[in-house]
Amino acid sequence: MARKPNVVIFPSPGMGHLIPLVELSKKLVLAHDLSITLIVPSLGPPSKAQTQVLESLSPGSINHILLPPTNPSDFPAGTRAETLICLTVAQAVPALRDELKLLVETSGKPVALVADFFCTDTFDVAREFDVPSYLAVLTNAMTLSMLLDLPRLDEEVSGEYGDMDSPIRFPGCKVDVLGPDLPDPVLDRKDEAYKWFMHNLRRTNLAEGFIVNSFTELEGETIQFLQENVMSKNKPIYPIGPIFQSGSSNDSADPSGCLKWLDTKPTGSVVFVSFGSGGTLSSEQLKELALGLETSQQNFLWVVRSPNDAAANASYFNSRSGSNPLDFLPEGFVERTKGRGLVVPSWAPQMQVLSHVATGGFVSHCGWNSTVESIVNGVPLIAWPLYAEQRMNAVLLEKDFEIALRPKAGENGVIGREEIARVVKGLMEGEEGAAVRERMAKLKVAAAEAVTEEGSSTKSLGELVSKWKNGH
Ligand code: UPG
Repeated sequence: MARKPNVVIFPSPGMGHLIPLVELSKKLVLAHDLSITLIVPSLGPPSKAQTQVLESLSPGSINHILLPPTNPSDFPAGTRAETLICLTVAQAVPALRDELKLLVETSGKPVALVADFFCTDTFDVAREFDVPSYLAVLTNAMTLSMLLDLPRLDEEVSGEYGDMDSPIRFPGCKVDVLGPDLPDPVLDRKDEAYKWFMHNLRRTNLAEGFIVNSFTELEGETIQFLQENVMSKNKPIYPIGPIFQSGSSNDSADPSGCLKWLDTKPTGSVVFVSFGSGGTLSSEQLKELALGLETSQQNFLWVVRSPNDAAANASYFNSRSGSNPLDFLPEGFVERTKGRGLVVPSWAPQMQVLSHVATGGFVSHCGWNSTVESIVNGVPLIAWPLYAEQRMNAVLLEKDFEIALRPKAGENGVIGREEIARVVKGLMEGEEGAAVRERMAKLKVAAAEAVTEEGSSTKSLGELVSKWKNGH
């Protein structure tokens, strides 16, 4: 029997990168009869959620290799998460080389290597084996446009981007962003993280094409503009989204009983509050959010993490910190909101929560996977960006797609309880909520259409795969 063409997929550390690349792998296996080798570097010991995702894969079609984890404490204290990610990837390069060598010797040359933005060091290794590389942009076309425009800004702007007076309109985009909205690693040009960012950016040139987790009906104009005016013709952009977590239906994925609790609530009555795989708030902000939710009088399901100024090892990867997040909530909060609110520590089966009929709104940090999962389920958002490219996403969601409301922070940078209550009530009961809900319902339909047999993203992925299969 002929061997299936193999694609090597290399996600950078972090659930926000692993989940979409695992979902892409499943799609490539099921719809395109490819085999996948997932090579997974890990920053620190793998989390429970990471292990669950990898163990759910059926070996044979998707083989995964979990590389020995790096130890965050081996790196200087205060090293930014993005730098830790890039250092972990750099350390994984020899293991990738060994693996590619083995694959070439035992089962033939892989037809492609797919890696995300933080992993462009892998493109050199792919080159050594004459394997074409593809960059997976796990966010949106606006972020891709920013990435492609950053070398220009780097040359033209002196000083920090956060101090720029005028707003920036990235090529092909419909809305402006402010300097301070740019991704965190870009905001301090003297930090190592910026150097890594630019290092990866320069190396995107080695990719044969870019895969974006977006779709024509959502960002078609931006994608077309980039393709026609910014990219060279032989470097196509493939919008193949929405790629989203398929979720698991077993009880072990829901130890806190979120879904059973949602079963007891009326349709569209619950606001889900979650800040992605690693988002944390300050103690003060956590308290204001609790009191805001209480004041709003709405039903809520909140994934709580220990505050980032209180947990011992608070960081991007802090979902592993040992403290009990519920200990940081205001005195009596859980009792007072019993029946109306459920607080769960650290992790919830997000995709199933969003697809539950009781869920009617989502307070989100605007991580792109969370955004996509909200769109496919038609759940309108409250945009509460924290880090990475999330502030740019929030602008896109509020000003371009018009599917999110956005609370305003006070002068101290904290969003107060009254403001939180106002926006949550507004989303769940107000006219402004009805408007974003209507718009979101339309996007839900468009997202579903993009992945039908004749859909734009299905076609785009088909073109990419046929290129791989035909040896381009
Ligand atoms: N998730 C759960 N349960 C939880 C929390 C998260 O299942 O309790 C899942 C969620 O469904 C999603 C993923 O974890 O699939 C989280 O991804 P995302 O929403 O994108 O957030 P991050 O983990 O913060 O993602 C990182 C960056 C973000 C970026 C994304 C893709 O922080 O800014 O958009 O990667 O590059």
